[in-house]
Amino acid sequence: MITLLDYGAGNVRSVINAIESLGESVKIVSDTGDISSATKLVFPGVGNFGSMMRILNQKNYVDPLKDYLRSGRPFFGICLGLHALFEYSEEAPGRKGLGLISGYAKKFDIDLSVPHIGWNGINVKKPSRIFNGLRGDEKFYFVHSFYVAPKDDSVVLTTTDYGLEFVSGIQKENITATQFHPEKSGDAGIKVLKNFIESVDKKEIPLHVSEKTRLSKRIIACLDVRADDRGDLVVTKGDQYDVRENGDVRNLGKPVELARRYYKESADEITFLNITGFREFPLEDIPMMEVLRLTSENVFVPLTIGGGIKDYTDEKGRKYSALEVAAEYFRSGADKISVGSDAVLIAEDYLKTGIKTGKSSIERISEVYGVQAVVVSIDPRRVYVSSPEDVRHQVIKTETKGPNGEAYCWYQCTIKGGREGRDIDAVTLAQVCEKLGAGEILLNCIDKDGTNSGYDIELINAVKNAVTIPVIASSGAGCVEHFLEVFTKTQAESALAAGIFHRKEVPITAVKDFLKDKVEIRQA
Ligand code: 1PR
Repeated sequence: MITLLDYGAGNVRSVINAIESLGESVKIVSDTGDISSATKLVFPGVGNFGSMMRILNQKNYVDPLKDYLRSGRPFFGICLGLHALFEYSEEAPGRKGLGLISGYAKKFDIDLSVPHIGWNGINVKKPSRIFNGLRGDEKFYFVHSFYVAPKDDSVVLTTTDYGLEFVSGIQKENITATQFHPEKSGDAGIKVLKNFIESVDKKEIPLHVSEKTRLSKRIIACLDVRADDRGDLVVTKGDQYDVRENGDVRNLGKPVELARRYYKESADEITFLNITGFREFPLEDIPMMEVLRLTSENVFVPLTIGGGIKDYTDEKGRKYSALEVAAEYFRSGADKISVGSDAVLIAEDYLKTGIKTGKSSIERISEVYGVQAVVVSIDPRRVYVSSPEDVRHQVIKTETKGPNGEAYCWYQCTIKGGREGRDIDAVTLAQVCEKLGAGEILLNCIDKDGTNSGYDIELINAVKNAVTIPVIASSGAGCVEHFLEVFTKTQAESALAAGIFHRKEVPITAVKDFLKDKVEIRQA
């Protein structure tokens, strides 16, 4: 029996699923007695250091947790569950950590995108039983803006390189904790958890020792989901956002089945977009929650869900906040949520006043769950102009001239699945959302969607160069060369595709085989 400390933030569902997939049962801590009586404790921290410590204090978990950690019984901390062991974190000045390990959590101050999101390697510094059976060159999934800086080097189990060499795992007697998420790291992560659960005495140092680890470019499979005309939830795919063919919604498969297929084919991440979420209330959309729950049972890579994340009032006048909608998605197995239409309206309001209200969905969700849990999905289309002076938007000079020979264009943001164009450009939207607390940009392109003609490199460069958060390039992938093009001509961290994967025209494994030795990628 594994005891799991859940303080109510973020996705602990995947940790439970990962442990249960190993045939072990999980007891979730519901009072202080559960901590005191635990024999093996896992603490998956997600979200924000300040809110984590506030909740641990409110629930009176701090003292029993310290007693447990000092008792010599096995402990495994994940991400914030690692930071919690330290004295404090720059993420929440003035808020004390458990203080069992001297040192603190520091914010990345580097020239690369922050958060550090994606699959990176580990440099192993000492033997541990959690490494049993690992080669040493596996990649693990990281998602964080802060890293721990212990005063005493002897606790360092692993380091990872991202702009600098940071501590990505610690081991001090019975206490093991990792910055990466084993429950989101495919087979390699499951092996780490298995080693912890089995408590074998043998301690290994993996054979492969890397000089320096490198963050991989991620290949993301995207499933646009909606009900078809019979009411069944299907994966669909549009041509420039039109998902109907001869009047019917295109049906390219069942969401859970497809997600499982992509996991087996080594997708680094899976995104579900509830594409009609803007007109329905997602909390009533039980089938979509069920899709997440079932997928997270045996798909151990990050899952993102978008669609309908906004404040909502039902017909009886009851108000639901975007935070509640997001919370339900996280509880069902999502690691990140993606905000589309609401982000545009939020940015428009912000641009009118220049004031952060702290009340928008982006601000509220990132405050509670951390910026890394908030993706902003942008659905822009090109608007050509003859001269940059013609509009007050951020305009680019384009090599693909407009219908009347225009040499410039701006990217107009849309809402409601491309149905309504707004007076704001994609570059400005991305910049405002970063300011408000978005951790990543999912950059679609209506002109390119479903065309198989390659990514809009000009759009991706314009947005990527304007923000410091990671960007997912989306729309237009038609062959393996398009992935190489997007990774060599832009700094995008990830490339997403839908149609070519659903129609089995280009499997994910073929993309990875082609990119191998050209671009840093994860081979499962
Ligand atoms: O506005 O917060 O409710 O979120 C709705 C979400 O649904 C948004 O993220 C929006 O992008 C998405 N969406 C809405 N309508 C459509 C549609 O297609 N009619 N899909 C839609 C967006 C675009 C991509 C697609 C890539 C790759 N899909 O995600 O998967 O373009 O396709 P390709 O590789 O086949 O070219 P809200």
